[in-house]
Amino acid sequence: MRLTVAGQTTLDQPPGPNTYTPTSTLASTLNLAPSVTPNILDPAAPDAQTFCPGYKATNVVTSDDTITADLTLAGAPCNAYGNDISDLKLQVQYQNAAQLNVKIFPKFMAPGNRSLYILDDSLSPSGSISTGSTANGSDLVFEWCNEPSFQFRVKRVQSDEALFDTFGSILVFEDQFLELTTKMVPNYNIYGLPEAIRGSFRLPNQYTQTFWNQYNEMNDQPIDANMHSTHPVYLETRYGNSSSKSHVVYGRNLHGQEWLLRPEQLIYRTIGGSFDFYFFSGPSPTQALAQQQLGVIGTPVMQPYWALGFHQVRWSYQNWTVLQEIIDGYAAANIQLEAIWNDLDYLFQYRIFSHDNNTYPIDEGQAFLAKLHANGQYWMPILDPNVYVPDPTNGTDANPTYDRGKALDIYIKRGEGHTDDYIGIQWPGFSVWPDFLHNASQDFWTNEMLMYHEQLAFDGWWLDINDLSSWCTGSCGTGRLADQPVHVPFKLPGEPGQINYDYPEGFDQTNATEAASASAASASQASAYPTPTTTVGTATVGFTSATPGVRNITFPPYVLNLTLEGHSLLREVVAPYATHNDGYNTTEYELHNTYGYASGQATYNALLSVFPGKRPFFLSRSTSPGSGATTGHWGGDTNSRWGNMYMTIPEALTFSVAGIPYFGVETCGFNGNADMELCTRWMQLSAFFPLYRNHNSRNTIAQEAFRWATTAEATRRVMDVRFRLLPYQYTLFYAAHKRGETVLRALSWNFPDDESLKSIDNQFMLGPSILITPVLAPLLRTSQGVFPGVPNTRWYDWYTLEEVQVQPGQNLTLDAPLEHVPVHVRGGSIIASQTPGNTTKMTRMNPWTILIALDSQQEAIGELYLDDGLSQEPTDIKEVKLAYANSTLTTSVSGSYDDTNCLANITIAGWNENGGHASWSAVEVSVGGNSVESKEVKITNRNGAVYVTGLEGVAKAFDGNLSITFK
Ligand code: MIG
Repeated sequence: MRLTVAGQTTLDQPPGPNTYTPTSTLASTLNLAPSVTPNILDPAAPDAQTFCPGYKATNVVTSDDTITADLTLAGAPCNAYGNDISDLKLQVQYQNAAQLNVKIFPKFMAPGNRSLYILDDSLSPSGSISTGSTANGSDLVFEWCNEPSFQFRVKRVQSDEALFDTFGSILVFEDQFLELTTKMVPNYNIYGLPEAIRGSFRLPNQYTQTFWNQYNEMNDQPIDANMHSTHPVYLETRYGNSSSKSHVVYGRNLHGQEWLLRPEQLIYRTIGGSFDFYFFSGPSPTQALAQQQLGVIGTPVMQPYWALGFHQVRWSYQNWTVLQEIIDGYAAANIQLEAIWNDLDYLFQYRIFSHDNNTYPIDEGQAFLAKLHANGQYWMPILDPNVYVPDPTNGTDANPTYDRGKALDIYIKRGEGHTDDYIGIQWPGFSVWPDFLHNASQDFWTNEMLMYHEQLAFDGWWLDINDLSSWCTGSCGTGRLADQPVHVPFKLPGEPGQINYDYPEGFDQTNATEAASASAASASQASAYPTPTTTVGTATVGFTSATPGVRNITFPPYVLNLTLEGHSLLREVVAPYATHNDGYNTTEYELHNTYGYASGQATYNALLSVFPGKRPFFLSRSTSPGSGATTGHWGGDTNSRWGNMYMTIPEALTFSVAGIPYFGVETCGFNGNADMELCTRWMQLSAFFPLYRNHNSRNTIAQEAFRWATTAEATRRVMDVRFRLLPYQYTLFYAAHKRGETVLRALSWNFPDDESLKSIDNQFMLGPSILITPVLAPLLRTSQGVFPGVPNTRWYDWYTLEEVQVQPGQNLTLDAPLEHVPVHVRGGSIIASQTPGNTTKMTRMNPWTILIALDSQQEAIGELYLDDGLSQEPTDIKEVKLAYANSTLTTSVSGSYDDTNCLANITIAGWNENGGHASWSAVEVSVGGNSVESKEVKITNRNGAVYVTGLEGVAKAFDGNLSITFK
């Protein structure tokens, strides 16, 4: 029986006296770490390099585009952290001029032998091979030797430098431990390996990245640790004399793994799978990233236009009325709101595809959604993959979603020889998970969404906890379904003992009284609810060595440096021995890091069925290589702290490396209280991230952008910038989708020859032309930044269009009062904007302004992509090239999409600085070669910029090729 607490209607009511009893019993089984010191803490743990035999290559066969060989263990097995595999196969393939693949995998694999699992293409794309690729035509070359044992390296042909080099180390290939080491150049510059919260974009040369998707409910922002996603890929940039070359290294393996960055080497270790490395030769950073996307992981999905609007969510929006109040609050403050999202609150007892009849009744919801949609706004509810298993002894506890999945038998299985379902704990209580490897799971998922959409017309999903988190160890619900936990096994934010009194750094100075009372309340909470001490195995036996012939997938001999106590693979996730219905009973040990991708694919496909022909929009908390082709991602439960805000820039750029440009973070912070100043600065920063969403935990102070007058004013101003940049940003997404280009960019990507930019992550760029220099610390009214490329590159202030006066390398101090964030436009760019409306839909109906920022030759170029913003494969599109030279703006238009809006204004920055013209007084306009009347046009000069207005009656902006000459 479900234990009830008086007055409790949902599981997140304040707990009564015995609420925790059943769950704490279950949760206690969490501390299952064996009482040994794991290798990570044991200085005497064996170093496989010192005693493993390595391999010898024989039967080497070389063709125009491949090298294959047998690799045979070169001595007695070392069984360092698993059982050595004696026979391997090497397969090298020149896949196109810029792409080389090196695979090493077991030679003998009985079909279905999942103890040597090789990542399936359906769970991670393995890419394409160009026809006619040859070693001769490649930028890269593979070299190998057999002494003292098999070693290889990949060189850049042109410079003969090794990009990846295992010479001098030993290859280790065991059933539960693979290791190789590559030499690194001194002070190497590498970027990538998400997901982690890190203090810098450029990775330290002493750093370990662990991958095992996980969620720490109480502390989701551990620094430098494993998080929700696994992307084993990095970009390396090497600087020479005023130039650089970059390449990408991608290790296609999704087992638990570690990348150990050390001063002169990088050690790669996984607990299974195979070596499957892809090398992309660049040589520019963005070329290398494009090659990775076009060649293997896929280019980013084209998001619907409205995804680029502003989104608001909060955990604890209690009912439809509250949602409406938030929407009204934004409208009253005159701040654009595109979509309102719902966290768990709308669900009936946290059960997916349900709704709470008391707080979120369906008829009221339908009216709410009709009004919302009529206003051109959207609803994005949360969706978790866990399905509540009802208590079979309680007839009223039915869950039809569960029953439909059960009838198809699609849930992940218990494993260890059991064929029944794996039952863990998630928000609703005992839960099972659809196994997206089962053929019928897609139908189940699609069908649930179709039925739900008939009730409540959602517009997409916010797909949470698909890092497969479960809050008890093992199949804890098996045999005890009548003993449903009444509460999650931790205190919710806001419950006694779990009230968050944190405020951002500097709050004690801006608001001393409140800061003092918060810190007093925090101290009294701490004494009333001392932190429980945990008991995790700490004994001293030393690492566990492998038992010959035995695989231990629960406690593998090599212990990954996971964040949760005990470093156990079992902590907080579905256990590694749970099995999938893929015909082979493949365990979670092999597949754990693929669930985000698999559930994402299923969600994408299901949304296509709900909205035929329309672009699916959803966010996925767990991702892996290839996820960017269907989804975007948010950066987890960020703290309302200045340091956390800063770290979102490295994280965003790092997700660009992983091919997931649609990235954003919990603006104003999720955990803890925001304050006016942090929220103001964060609204300004996030305005330049593709996903712009404000989200907040329960029981902290409200932080919607309209809550503080200054924040609201700053938001209105920055929203104006964001909305004017929407067509530009959308065009960047098109370039990303078509050509693998990047959206948010590090300065070093746009200016790859300037070594001084290699570590910059307090500034970033949106595409090639927009530079953002945000304020990242409290109490500041200035920000500081560099202006790359000067003096050859010119920069203009976005707001005043004045040219920046700055020396090369100078760290310029910029005025940044609270309402203002410095934004600059790069000379040589043309940006087409529409006047902002209340939503992206309204904005798309507004007239155009063309901003021309001149370079030192008094020229500029730009591009623009137009379509309906919704169709999955639009047939009606338009591509526009814009160019300005010799006092003439020309457009060259191709495609049939009909944008009916007129051109209203043209603004030219940098004109009279170096141009030496007399003032202009008229324009000559021709459309498609025919001249048109333009008498209403006015031309004014201000601060070195020219403002041309009154073009409205002259022409539609992008109907035919325009030519406008200034006289
Ligand atoms: O156990 O839904 O990252 O955005 O508010 C997962 C409650 C809890 C984690 C998400 C967060 C969301 C929260 N969820």
